[in-house]
Amino acid sequence: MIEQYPQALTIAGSDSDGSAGMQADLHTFFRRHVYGASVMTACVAGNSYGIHDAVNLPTSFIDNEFKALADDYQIKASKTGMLSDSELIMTVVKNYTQYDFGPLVVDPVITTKHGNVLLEESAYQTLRDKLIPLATVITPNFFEAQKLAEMQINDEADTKLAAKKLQQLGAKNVVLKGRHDDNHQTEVADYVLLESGEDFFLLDKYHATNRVNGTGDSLSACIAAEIAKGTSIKEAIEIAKRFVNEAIESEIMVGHKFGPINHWAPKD
Ligand code: PXL
Repeated sequence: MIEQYPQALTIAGSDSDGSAGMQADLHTFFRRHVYGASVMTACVAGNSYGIHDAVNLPTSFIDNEFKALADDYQIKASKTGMLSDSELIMTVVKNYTQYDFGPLVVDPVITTKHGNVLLEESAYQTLRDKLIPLATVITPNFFEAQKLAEMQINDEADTKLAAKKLQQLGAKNVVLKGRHDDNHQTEVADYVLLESGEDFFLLDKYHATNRVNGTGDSLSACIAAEIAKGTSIKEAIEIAKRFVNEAIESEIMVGHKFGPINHWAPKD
């Protein structure tokens, strides 16, 4: 018997140490039993100490990556990661709207956890005007949400307002990830605002660890993987939160400083 797996696509940057970006997405697709295809937008030379260099791929090559997949594969859901600048965002928008690559999860990657910039500030408006309206789900972290919603987030009311603003930009569903940068906090609260208007917080225990590279990439990849399987958006988000939390709970030793989450740990 020939086995069949739903196909999902990551449109993202490659991180040489395998902890984040496209590699984290592909690890996640694999663990969620989804076949992973990839359109590489950029490459970074990174390790657990940080990012040391980055290059964008030529837009004509990115066009050809999309075409190669469109000519042959049946992608059921896609996600975006590092898109670097307005030109790359527009290349992705052009290709994504030209083909059928399923619903889109937008992870609006702006900086790494350790402060390396992965999206030029001049591209924020292009992200707002062109990519966010295509998003079935957008998954900003706290800092990205502040930038994109153009407001400070200090409390629960601000969190809800920022998510509403992102929905008004055209994203159907919003997962606004809570802060997890304070060693004294006991829980992490992600806020979810669904297309229907239903909203809720997803709460999880905070784990004090510096092995959290690839957390946001894996969350958005897991949502895309579940959508590719036909899971509802709400359940896809809940599964993704659980997946990432289990991957953070059980550390692995890779690299000397800020290591990756453990994609082997989550239960099926
Ligand atoms: O985790 C954000 C991220 C996304 N994409 C690439 C990265 C990183 C963080 O290091 O390297 C390519």
